[in-house]
Amino acid sequence: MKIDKNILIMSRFPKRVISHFDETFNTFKIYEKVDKEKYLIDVSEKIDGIAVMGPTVVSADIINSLPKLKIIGNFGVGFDAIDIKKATDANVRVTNTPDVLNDEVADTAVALTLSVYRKIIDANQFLLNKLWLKSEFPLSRKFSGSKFGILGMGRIGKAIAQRIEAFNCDISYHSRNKKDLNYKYFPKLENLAEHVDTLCVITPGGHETKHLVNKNILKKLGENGVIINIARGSVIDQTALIEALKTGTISGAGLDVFEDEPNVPEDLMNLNNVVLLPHVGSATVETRYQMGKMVYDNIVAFFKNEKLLSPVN
Ligand code: 8YV
Repeated sequence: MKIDKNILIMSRFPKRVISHFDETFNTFKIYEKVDKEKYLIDVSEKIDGIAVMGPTVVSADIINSLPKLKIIGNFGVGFDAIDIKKATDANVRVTNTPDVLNDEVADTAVALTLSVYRKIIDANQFLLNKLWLKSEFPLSRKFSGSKFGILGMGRIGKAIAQRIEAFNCDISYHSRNKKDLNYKYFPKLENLAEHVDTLCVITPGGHETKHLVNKNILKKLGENGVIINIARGSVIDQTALIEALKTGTISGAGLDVFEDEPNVPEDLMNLNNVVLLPHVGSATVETRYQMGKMVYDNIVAFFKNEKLLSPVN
């Protein structure tokens, strides 16, 4: 199938997905170019659609500079790097990739949680450094049976809860609205933080949730509290978090996301009560292909005048 439309591919998608785009559309691969600004100016008059992956930003200026633009396919469930208001005003449709990554992100949340509680990374390092020959690895903390709180009970939040049930945890959550679920609902985040041992953040990023987890929430979580962030760095006040980890206001953190990716403060890296991952929540061959294929399928559907699989606006 060939569709005579020009697609600007802004990020390095999985190879198989790039092949799908190449087979169907005329593709413009800005991610390969050294002088991206010049390239964008050169091709701007032609571009009908964009395929993009966070953290690449699609600003109002970029949308304004592409007069023929009709659709932006976002690789990821979170679309906070795209100016949705501007896109909507300019009659540009935006799509995302929900559901196909639920398992992967939920699995990563569990892995991070266990890594923090059971000090899996440190224990591995201890062995590799041959320290086992001299002493026993210090005891860690039990996770099973603890109180687990989820901030954001959407599709991924539910997938996390489902897994955490297997650990016999007392599960509770905070989200804007109470859901029809058998978990305890806290209308106020601070009450959830006060109640739980672990606070797992899986709420969308963007202005509305910026620094939802602040100094006060960290204080409520308390000295035995663990924070897990698998959502967006912007949801947590990172400076307050580093301070809370340094001073023992909370016990530990497992973070897959940061405020200014890929930059991670040295202060955070130097702490011994954190496990830090380079935003790999959805990063498996299988899931990243499914996500990319969904971007492709949405863009194909748009140009065939079919219903979009997962519209955002
Ligand atoms: C993406 C994500 O892979 O889905 C999201 O919102 O953050 C990740 O799963 C990421 O945006 C790609 O860089």
